[in-house]
Amino acid sequence: MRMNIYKKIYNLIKKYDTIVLARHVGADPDALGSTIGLKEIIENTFEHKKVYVIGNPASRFKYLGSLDKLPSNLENSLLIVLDTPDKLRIDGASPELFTYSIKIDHHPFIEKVCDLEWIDDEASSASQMIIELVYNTKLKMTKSAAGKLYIGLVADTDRFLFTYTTDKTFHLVSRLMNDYKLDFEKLYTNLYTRPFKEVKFEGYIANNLTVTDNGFAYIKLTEDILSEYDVDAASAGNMVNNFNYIEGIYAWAVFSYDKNNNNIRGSIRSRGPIVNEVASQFKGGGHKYASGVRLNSFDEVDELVKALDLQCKKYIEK
Ligand SMILES: [Mn+2]
Repeated sequence: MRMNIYKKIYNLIKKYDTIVLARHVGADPDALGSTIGLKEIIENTFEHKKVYVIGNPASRFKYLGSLDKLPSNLENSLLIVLDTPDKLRIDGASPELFTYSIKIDHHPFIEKVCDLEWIDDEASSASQMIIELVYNTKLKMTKSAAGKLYIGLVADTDRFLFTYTTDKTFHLVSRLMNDYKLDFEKLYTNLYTRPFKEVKFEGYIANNLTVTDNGFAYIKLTEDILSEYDVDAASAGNMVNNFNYIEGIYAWAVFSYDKNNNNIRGSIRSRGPIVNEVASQFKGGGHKYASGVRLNSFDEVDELVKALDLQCKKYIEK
């Protein structure tokens, strides 16, 4: 029988003394929780391993832990890429620089990036996959890591709301709760406390959404608006999750100007029409009902809006 994936990954972690953990650009709680959690687990399981979590930090998620610099000596090293489907979106590492590489991801497959790949596109989150990995190997969880993985899972499922919240999700979370007595109140305070200005900004979005006849809603956020409310493109994009379950709206998107990259960040959500196929025509990607794109101009945004509106139309007609 072929060796199971858990055992393979465990043996590779055991084999290498220098291990670098990477994730996608634009850090989010799942990307950070899964990498920082796994670092703590590896350090708790094996003495004398050097484990680094790399990537650009995000100040709003600093409660999940600090990040490391890529070590200069990558001789005999293992890279584990989490929560990232393609090479382009890995934040700060190139698999070919390492002796061996592993990918652990829950996004739909885009390309082979690493020597060994464990892809489960029906897993709710990369954090869930790490919980699963730990329960199927001799890796040793810590209470701190359990909290971080829980945060990652809760964030990616929007509190068990999204499609890939399965019986496996609840089973693993149940075990985690039982084994590590998670302090939910504290964890949620970190995850959900937000500046009042963001709540006001959410009000602005609600008041200014454009809704098409086919049930597609969107907003274009220019630099002026973002600076008026003092929010950045990333937190503006994350607001997209707050507009689910609105009568007559089947898909919706937030397009915000990203000063740092001089382009437009689009976050698309849906509760019916499949949006990642449309997003990929604009070089974006993601899940069926939750996708993202980067666009060069608001003219391009208009093109994408047309395409998404059409997708809603097709959906209603079906
Ligand atoms: Mn994820």
